[in-house]
Amino acid sequence: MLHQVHGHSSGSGAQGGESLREDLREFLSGEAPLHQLDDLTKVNPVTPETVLRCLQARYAADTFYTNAGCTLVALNPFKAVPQLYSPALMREYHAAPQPRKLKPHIFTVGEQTYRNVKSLIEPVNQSIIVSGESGAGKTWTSRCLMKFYAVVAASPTSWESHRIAERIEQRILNSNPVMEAFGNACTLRNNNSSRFGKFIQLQLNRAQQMTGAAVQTYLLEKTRVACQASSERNFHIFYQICKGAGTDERLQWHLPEGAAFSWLPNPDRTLEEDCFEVTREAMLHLGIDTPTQNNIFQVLAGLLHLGNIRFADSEDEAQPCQLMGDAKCSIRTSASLLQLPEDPLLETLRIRTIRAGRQQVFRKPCSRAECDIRRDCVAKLVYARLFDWLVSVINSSICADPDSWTTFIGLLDVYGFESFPNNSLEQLCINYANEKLQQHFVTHYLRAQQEEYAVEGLEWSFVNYQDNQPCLDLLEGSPISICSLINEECRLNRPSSAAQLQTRIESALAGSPCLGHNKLSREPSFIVVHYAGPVQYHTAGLVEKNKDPVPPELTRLLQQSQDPLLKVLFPADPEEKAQEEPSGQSRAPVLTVVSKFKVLSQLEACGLVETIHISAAGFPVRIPHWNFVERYELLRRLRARTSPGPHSPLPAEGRSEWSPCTEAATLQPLLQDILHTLPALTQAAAAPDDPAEASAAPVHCGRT
Ligand code: AOV
Ligand code: MG
Repeated sequence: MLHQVHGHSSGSGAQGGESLREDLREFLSGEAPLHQLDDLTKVNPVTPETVLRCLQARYAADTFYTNAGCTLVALNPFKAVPQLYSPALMREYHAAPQPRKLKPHIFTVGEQTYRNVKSLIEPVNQSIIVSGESGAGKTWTSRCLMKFYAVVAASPTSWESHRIAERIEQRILNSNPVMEAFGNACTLRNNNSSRFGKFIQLQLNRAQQMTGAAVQTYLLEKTRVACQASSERNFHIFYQICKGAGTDERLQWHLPEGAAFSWLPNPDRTLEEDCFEVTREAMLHLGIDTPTQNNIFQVLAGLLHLGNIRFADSEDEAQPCQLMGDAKCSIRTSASLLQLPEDPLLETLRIRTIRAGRQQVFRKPCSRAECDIRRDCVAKLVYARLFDWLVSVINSSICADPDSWTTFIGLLDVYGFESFPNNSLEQLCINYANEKLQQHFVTHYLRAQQEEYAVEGLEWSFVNYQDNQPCLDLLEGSPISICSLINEECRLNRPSSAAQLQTRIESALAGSPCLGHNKLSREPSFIVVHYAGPVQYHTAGLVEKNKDPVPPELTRLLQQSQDPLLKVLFPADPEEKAQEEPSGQSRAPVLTVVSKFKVLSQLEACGLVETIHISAAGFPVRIPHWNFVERYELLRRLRARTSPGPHSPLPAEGRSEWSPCTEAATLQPLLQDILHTLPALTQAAAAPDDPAEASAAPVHCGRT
């Protein structure tokens, strides 16, 4: 598995003369062993096969990082390589005069980004985007970068609050195990798959020391609490409690050894992530004391028991569904753990309340399927609010005083592209996010780069790049797209079968080159041809999931809880009743999952667009003018000896700053001269700056 890391700074370092000479010699003699090519732009010719061969050779040689022009490609070693991430190595990259002279590494990107913050006249916030398909190693990489900054940007003081004195960077690192315990799960692709998107801002003061951090999360896959695909698991935290609780805790939370929970599939698999103690310790460091932790775990145990409630069809429609098996016991235990009154809990799960006018209230027994949906809804509602609350607690624990920081380094780690045998709204949203990210990178990077060439007066024929706009048009375009059609179904609130939805999508969007159909599929579905590959989405349940309806009586029920944590998560809202519509529905526009997700401009708000925009402003390889002249002077002299050229650039002694606008035009004729003199160099020298080559490199991940 490979993924790419984009730091807009990552391409700006100049290579040392010695290594460049060596590269050129090897290139010209055709002797460079594949595994020694540390930049994919040196692969000749650049084709998917040669790039893959190079990466395979490097992987076989235990070399996991490779530059690709302005980005870094990281291969997942799928084994522990501790020597590659030691603090000593971090310091080596930090201290290096030119980190890019060292072997390609995530620390190069980290260090260059760090330098960019301070090296610019006006300090500018920087962001690193880690992209790649599920399991490629994005979360690992962003954790690794956080550790890197914790070492190189350590703050001189320690924080003293929550009765624990410690360094802020340690506390920031502690946010990882907590967020992963609650937000990650084992999927078919990755034992520790992130089920939420995360943007973390590492806040730096004027002295470039880390004074705090702020985390923003995007759309947790909350459906997982109540529904896990076969062979997948619930969020790690549930397994951690069940495996790690002590004897007293087991009694308190009603979790006897070996208890079976239907929302806890595959409990026998033991994963590294099942470590309860690590989570508890990290929570403690974040200021979540033991009583509060116990409160959280008690609520989670309450959800597990809720999941064991089974309903049976009622023979009489006018009567509520019967409880099956041990459901009575499960409801009692769940009610006691959630500190809810037992009878109203049971009633709310089984009976719908319909209000007509201010006075009239009708009560209608729910079908068995509706009871199941309501039960799942309670769990999703509690878990999603708990997760958001946890993020806010983490933020209040790690966020620096606004006066104490001036710049930030952002790390974006989203869920990677996914394709399973059965894909639903969750995958549609995840893949849509990745598609959008891809588009931002391709258009902002390639387009802006070429525009910059034009501004600088460089000779350049505009390179057409393949962008994924048609796929985005299909997903989110106007006036009709997959998202708009699914939203429309939610708005109309009409009975609509999975087959009807498939027909509507296929007929309304028939002209899209990115829409496909699997004739062999027995289930109603449609195919979207994403940049990373085609994915078949099943339409069953898509509209319901998108509506994500929360019956108001469920929220009202949770507001009755006497549990201190649930009281915080579900505060009594006196205005809510007043706003309720006679039908029990709110008149506010339906805010569906997809429409919430389309607020992906949150990413823009985090500076992501700027990041990409700025990253586009640089040549993949930037060499200061004096350095360039120094390095190529020999070639110029060679050329002058055979046929004296018109250009004679003089080394600008002592020059340390490179101004592209004023100097690029001077450099170009010289470069042309050199290329003309040594035709064999053409590809080597042109490749790093060549957007055609850049676009040939995969921007996101692929499986190796
Ligand atoms: P992801 O973030 O890209 O997937 P992860 O970062 O969770 O992927 O990595 C997948 C697995 O590979 C994890 O068990 C990591 O510990 C391991 N791994 C990744 N990189 C390294 C490395 N450099 N050294 C050792 N182990 C590594 V997803 O969150 O599924 O998109 O939604
Ligand atoms: Mg991840």
